[in-house]
Amino acid sequence: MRDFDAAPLDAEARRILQLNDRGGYTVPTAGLYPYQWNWDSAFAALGFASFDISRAWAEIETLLTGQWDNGMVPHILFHRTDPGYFPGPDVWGTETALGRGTCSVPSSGISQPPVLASLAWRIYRADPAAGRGRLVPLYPRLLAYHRWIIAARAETGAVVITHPWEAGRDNAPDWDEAMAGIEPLGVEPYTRRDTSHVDARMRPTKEDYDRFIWLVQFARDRRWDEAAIAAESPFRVADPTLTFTALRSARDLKAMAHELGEDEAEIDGWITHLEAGAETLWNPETGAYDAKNLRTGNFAGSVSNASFLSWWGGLADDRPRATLARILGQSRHALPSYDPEGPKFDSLRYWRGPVWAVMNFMAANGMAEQGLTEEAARIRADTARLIVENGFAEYFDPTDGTPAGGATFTWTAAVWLAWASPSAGTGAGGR
Ligand code: 9WN
Repeated sequence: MRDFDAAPLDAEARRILQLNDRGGYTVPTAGLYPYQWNWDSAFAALGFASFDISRAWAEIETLLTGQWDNGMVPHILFHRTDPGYFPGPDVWGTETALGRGTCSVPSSGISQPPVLASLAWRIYRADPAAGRGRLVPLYPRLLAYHRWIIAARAETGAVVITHPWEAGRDNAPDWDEAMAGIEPLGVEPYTRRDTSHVDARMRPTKEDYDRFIWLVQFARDRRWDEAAIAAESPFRVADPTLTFTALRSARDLKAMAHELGEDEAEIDGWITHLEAGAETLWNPETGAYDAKNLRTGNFAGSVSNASFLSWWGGLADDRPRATLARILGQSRHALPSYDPEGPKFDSLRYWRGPVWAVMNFMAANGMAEQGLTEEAARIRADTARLIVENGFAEYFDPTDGTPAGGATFTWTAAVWLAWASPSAGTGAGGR
């Protein structure tokens, strides 16, 4: 990238964030995803922070208007109904959800990887003077979000998902065993909208969608009662994405507590609990952190991009290095979302192969912090090259860089501005 003029792509990335701005919140991309998504918004805020710090805080504030009284931050907020996306608010039926309380923003009933506190902390550090007045009222809400995660989802220390959409890695091979255990009887007739926007080869299958909707109906029938879902659902999988992002966020919440003069003891307990849980996800057979089906005790046997978030989670653990070296050695474009030598690799199908810029951002930043400088530099260079050559796509084929999924994508633009662009500073994005 030496002598590369980043200015035109920086301008294009800013234009994408503005294009997808719906006033206080940002959609991931027009058409395919017309609502506010949880972790997409946290990354949107990081992107905005590179040129409009006040707008960055507004993104986070709007996301937290959807927080339920029990602390849960939903994965989608349906601010304005749009028939272009399925499933919409009518399918989720969260109006009478038990944990919702007084929150009036229509939403889904599940959450997503909790990157919000970590990215809010980065945005704060980029400009503490501008951020203090914004962070102080948000801090108790961020704390409540994590209190909910620990209480509702961390019975083994590792954080579980109750639906593949919660991991943000919807059709990853990590859930194949648990998904196969679901017989999707009684699914109400539905029409998918995603495949009218994007090539079906790049999306989950019909078998996946039947089970996605079956799980929504299952939880809706129980009024989104976490205790009932924990006791009865066939799908309960401990996930490295949630575990490592929660661990990272807990560390960043502790730093916030220190900065704001708040008590750190409760957060210290979370960190200890999550660290013990992370260890239960170490799979010696694959030499990587793995998903674990809590209904069977089985590992998925999946080496994914989430496997390499342990450094982002703050773990000084060298065990995954050999597997990381193997994956980097065989990938033209890192990091693939699934092992290219694995039996389920599919270079275009979403989370079963393609490269995702946000995962690269977290993985590489964690590696850099833990001294894996060469690996971090390689992943950053690959991310930058993919965007330069193929645009701000939702994801990329790791074999040849083909752009896939939606275009003009918010979080790809955000990761460019905050980190991958040669012009990215050490401010909110860091290196
Ligand atoms: C379901 C918005 C979201 C991302 C997820 C990604 C995809 C949704 C979908 O898009 O999921 O939540 O309909 O496919 O898998 O990570 O947050 O960009």
